[in-house]
Amino acid sequence: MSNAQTTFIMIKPDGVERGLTDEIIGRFNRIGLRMRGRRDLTPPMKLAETHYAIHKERPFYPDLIEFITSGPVVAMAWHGEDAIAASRKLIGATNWEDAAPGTIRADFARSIDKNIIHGSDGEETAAFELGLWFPDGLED
Ligand code: IDP
Ligand code: MG
Repeated sequence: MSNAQTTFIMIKPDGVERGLTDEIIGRFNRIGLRMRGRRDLTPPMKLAETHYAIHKERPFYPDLIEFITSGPVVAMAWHGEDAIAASRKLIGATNWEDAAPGTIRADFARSIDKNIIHGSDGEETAAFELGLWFPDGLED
C-alpha cells in the first residue's frame, strides 16, 4: 500500500534569519522526501491572513500575522510516502517544550510563537495551502 502525498512546508522568518534553511532542507531530504517547489518571499499581508484564517479568533493571531509578514520565508512543497505525517513528526510539537528530542522545534525553537517552521496538518489543509502558495502549480 502506498500513500504518496505532497505537503506544504514553510521555514518561518526566524528560521531564515537564523540561517537554518539548508539544515532544515537537509533533514527533509534525509527522510526521503522530494521537493516539488520552492518560493523565497516575504509574505504579503493578504496571503498570511488567508493562510492562518483558521486562527483568526485566537488571541495570538495579530502577533502571528505580524511575525509571519516580518521578513523572508521559504515556502516549499515536499512529496513522498506519508509526507504530511512524516513532516509533522520531523517538525515536532507546536511548543518546543513538548517537542520530541531531535525534532526541528526541539533542536532550534525556544518560543511557542517563533517556532521556526510550519507544516500542513492534514490532506485538506495541504491541498488548500499548496494552492494558496503555489498558484501556478508544482514540479513533477
Ligand atoms: P502548528 O504550527 O504546530 O500547526 P498551530 O496550532 O496550527 O500550530 O498554530 C499555528 C502557529 O501559531 C504556531 O506554529 C505558532 O507560531 C503560533 N501559535 C500557536 N499557539 C500559540 C500560542 O499559544 N501562543 C503564541 N503563538 C502560538
Ligand atoms: Mg497548524
